[in-house]
Amino acid sequence: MKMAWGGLTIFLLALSALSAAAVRAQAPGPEQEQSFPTRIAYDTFTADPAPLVVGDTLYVYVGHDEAGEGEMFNMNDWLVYSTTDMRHWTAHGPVMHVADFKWAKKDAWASQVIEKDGRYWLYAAVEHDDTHPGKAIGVAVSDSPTGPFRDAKGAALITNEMTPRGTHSWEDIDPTVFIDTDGSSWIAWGNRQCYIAKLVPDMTGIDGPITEITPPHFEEGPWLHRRGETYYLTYASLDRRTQSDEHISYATAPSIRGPWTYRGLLTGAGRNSFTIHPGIVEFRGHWYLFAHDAGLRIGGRKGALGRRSVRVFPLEYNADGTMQPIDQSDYPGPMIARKENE
Ligand code: FUB
Repeated sequence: MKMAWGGLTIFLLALSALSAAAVRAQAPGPEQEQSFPTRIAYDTFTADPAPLVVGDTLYVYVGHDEAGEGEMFNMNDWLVYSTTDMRHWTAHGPVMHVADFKWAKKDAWASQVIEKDGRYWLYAAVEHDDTHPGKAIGVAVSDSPTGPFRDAKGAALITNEMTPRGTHSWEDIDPTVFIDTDGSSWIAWGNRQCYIAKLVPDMTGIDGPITEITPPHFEEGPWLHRRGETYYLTYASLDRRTQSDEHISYATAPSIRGPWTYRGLLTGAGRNSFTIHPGIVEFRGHWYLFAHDAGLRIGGRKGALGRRSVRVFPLEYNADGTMQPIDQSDYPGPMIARKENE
């Protein structure tokens, strides 16, 4: 009898381990997150992630945070990391330096790379020189996802004067680029105001009007993607009445031309960070959200506003196409996203 109980106990334990594994496989959550590193780099401060899948490789383009004590941002080049298994990340180093845009003064801020007809197009926010004061967006091109990228236009694609209704000089930042099923290419961007425009087929000009599509609490960092028939506009949001750090919110639409419907929060704030900046991708049948926080310490250098670190989270959708709030339970403090979406 004793033996039988022992055998039954072992059997039940094995069964429960098996079903726990099955649940984990079907419903990725914090357990799955722990099965791969939550950060793409542990020796470099990275920010503003922009994922891109090329064949069986996932590339993530990032800004390079080098701020010293008391400095806000110090960003001079764009880096790229790659993985084929979500576990091992390869650093390919800088793909471009802000000085490669001859008309730019400084500030290698958020970028995104997209592939079109076998070439790779990098769109990035920088500070324009005094001929067009304020932030601007440049476009660069390469034959390889790991660069090097060269200025594709010799001038800014978008300058502050092109959005005259904007309220401040740094509203033209954070480009996200999207190619629709009909082959048309689109760029959205903004800070406080969110804009969208069509790109010309050669990717180096704006085709037609610039339309403002600012969703609720929009702060910056828009990211366009499509899943099935639904278009998603995900962005860093800030409800200034109740929040002191950016969260991630999103809107959906039946077409890239809208209309956009606000869907609420996807995350709470990133650890120790005012900014958060989303990037979303499907890779090998799973969806992922990339975002940054300032929760990484490298040696004696602590995370800060200008020393951020890109993280990755599993992303799940509900049957109606809405995205499930991201589990940030390893973060201190309340899970704001889950609470507000309940
Ligand atoms: O990294 C510089 C700026 O901070 C980005 O352009 C914004 O999205 C915010 O992350």
